[in-house]
Amino acid sequence: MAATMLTWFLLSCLLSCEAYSVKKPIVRRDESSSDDTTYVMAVTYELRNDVDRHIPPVELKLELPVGSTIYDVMVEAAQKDWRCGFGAVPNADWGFQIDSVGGVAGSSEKGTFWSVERPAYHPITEGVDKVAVTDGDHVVLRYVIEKDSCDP
Ligand code: B12
Repeated sequence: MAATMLTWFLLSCLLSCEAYSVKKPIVRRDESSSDDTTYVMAVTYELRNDVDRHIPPVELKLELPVGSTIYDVMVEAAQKDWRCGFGAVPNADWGFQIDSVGGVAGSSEKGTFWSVERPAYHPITEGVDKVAVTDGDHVVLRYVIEKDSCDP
């Protein structure tokens, strides 16, 4: 009888532990770094020109420290691939605005701009330096033509 009760007690304990377990983020140690506290995340970065489809897209797989923002992803990409060089204008209210990527500049006359999305077709709702990335994220900068409005 005592043994049966003990078994039930242990079983219910195990089940409740499972119900409250928290899924930890998947991060890998940066083996090349001597800093024990540095963890890296894998992020896919893509440039796409939807105004001139003759320009081929660029896609990079990058590794960045935990806590990086989309701005950090863009800096890393620019260091890895010249086609990812970009221009950013600081804005007192919103942070950085990206005005050109790979030598292609947004133009208010033409109504073109670089839409920042994560993932594709899901525009971010803040500036690139305000949005943190997580492991497995797919960040897309899409050159688009739009009316003079913004509906992130
Ligand atoms: C028009 C507009 C745009 C236009 C600006 C160009 C143009 N030709 O006018 C376009 C379509 C390019 C645009 C883009 C974006 N925008 Co916008 N935009 C607006 C809007 C509707 C009006 C701004 C305006 O004309 N103000 C009047 C003028 C006189 O003031 P201004 O200070 O000179 O305005 C400039 C800045 O606002 C700047 N700007 C516009 N959007 C953004 C976004 C960021 C992050 C920065 C730094 C600057 C900036 O462009 C304006 C013209 O030069 C505001 C909403 C609002 N009501 O304020 C959103 C708004 C500023 N945008 C916003 C966002 C998120 C974006 C995007 C990041 C969306 C995306 N996912 O791609 C992108 C920026 C991407 C990049 N390349 O960095 C958010 C900012 C939120 C925040 N708290 O940070 C706002 C507040 C909309 C919202 N309610 O969420 N935008």
